[in-house]
Amino acid sequence: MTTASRTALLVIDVQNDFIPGGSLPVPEGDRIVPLINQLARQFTQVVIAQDWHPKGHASFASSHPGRQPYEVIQLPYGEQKLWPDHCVQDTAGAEFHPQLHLPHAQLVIRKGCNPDIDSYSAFLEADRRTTTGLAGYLKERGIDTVYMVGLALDFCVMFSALDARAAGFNAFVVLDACRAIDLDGSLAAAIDRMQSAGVGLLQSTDLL
Ligand code: VGL
Ligand code: ZN
Repeated sequence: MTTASRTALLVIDVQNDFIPGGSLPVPEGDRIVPLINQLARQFTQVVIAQDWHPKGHASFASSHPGRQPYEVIQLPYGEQKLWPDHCVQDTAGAEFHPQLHLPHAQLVIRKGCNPDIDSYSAFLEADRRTTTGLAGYLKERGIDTVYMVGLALDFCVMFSALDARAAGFNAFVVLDACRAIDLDGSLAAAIDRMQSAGVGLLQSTDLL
């Protein structure tokens, strides 16, 4: 099956820091890479999201003296979970997994670049106001349906899927082409939130 031109695959944050051995490892994050490469061949339109933080980013525990990774603090836009330093612009940890092979991808959308605002979603930053421009890009290209794969299922994939729905796209997440961080039940909560929002949850066998 080759999916129609009104659909796009969005490959989220398959970067070295999210792979075992990286600074914010997602368990089995490397296991999905061959499957993503295979799935991508079904799509003529592929967009890649890349977490791309400046040094000293507000989401890093190291930017808040006395705070530890995975604590939650209050920032002007609301609650922010603190992370180990990760995906710092122009570092090896921010590069894509070396086996990720998406030669026909048309756009790399970098997010989390604002030093004061996190952005799990590839569409909207954590202040819920600043857009990345991705919805406009997809709409101008006539795309109405987005399939999502990548890392982490319970953070960046979930928020991207919810925002895709909020922006009016049909949204599907290919579960076996994702992996979760799963902190304090965040995976089960993410599945619930996506289902409630009308995000379709699929397996890769539904597409291949
Ligand atoms: C992500 C935590 C912090 C993700 C990005 O890609 O899911 N998670 N930054
Ligand atoms: Zn990040």
